[in-house]
Amino acid sequence: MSKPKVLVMKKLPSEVMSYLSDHCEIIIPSSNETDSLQFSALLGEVEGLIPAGVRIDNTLLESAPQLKVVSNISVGYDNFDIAAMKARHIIGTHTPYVLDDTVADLVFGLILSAARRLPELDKLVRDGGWVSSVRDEQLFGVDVHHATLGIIGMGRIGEAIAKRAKFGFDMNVQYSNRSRKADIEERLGVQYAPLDELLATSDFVVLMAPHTKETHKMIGKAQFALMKQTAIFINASRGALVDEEALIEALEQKTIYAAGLDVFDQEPVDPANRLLQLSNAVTLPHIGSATLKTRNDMAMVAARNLVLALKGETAPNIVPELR
Ligand code: 8YV
Repeated sequence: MSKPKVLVMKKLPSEVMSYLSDHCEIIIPSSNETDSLQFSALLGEVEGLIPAGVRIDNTLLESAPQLKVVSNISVGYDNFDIAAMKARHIIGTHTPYVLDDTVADLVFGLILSAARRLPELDKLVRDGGWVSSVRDEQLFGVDVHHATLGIIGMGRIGEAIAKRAKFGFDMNVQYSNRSRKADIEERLGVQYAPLDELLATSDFVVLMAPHTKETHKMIGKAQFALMKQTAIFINASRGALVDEEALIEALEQKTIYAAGLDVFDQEPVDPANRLLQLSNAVTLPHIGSATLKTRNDMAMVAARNLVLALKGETAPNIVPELR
């Protein structure tokens, strides 16, 4: 029996490629094909797709009449046009669980970097600015331990952040979420707070929600205005949840203390973005899940999802809206 053709738009680890090639015929587009007619022609041949940087909408699906499965190597699936995929019975999968701890670790990296001003101090040392001991109060930071952390979005990653905060840093943790999570409240001793109250009372505000119609630009001028002047804002979910102009204003006018950002409105971030001029913004290139192990695990989970779905079996990680 011939193997199903799959289009793989990401570079994958060799063991994942080898697993995939046992079950599928792999097509890899050359980089200049991805927005061209040739790309549409390739899409026309395949039953499976591991996408990168493309939206799975009607336009793409029209070029892909044989497509059955789209397997994201990410937990987020805001690149899925759910209605378009549903209408064509396309199976869509993602990679939850395997990245939770890695992303939660990075959130603490951002918290510590922004609070203790690690990038600024690293730069000072490299620039020869460490003349005697650092006594300049201008460079002192704020404490993380015992502070109040507000987590917006208490999913799996939110919970992993809450654990670190409670047991590693002895923080007071509150969260807001679509629904209350009584089990997590009980297990971790965290409190539910309505969003406005969370924003007004947290020392650290961590955004960890998926990008949906409801969460689009959920943090804007009004929300930054509620935050404490000493608040540190962290976003490692999606840039589109935040009104970036309002964030820049809050940082420039110092109505909040600092921000730690792994995600932006536009990625890669435009070098002219004013955020990059601000010493109170820590900026990372969307590397929340990027350890070798976790990225390998995510790729293998995505490959398994793809293969199982193409075999007509139930893939373990079909996104909830398409189950
Ligand atoms: C991905 C992410 O690795 O999983 C997600 O939703 O944002 C990251 O972990 C990133 O999208 C690159 O694929």
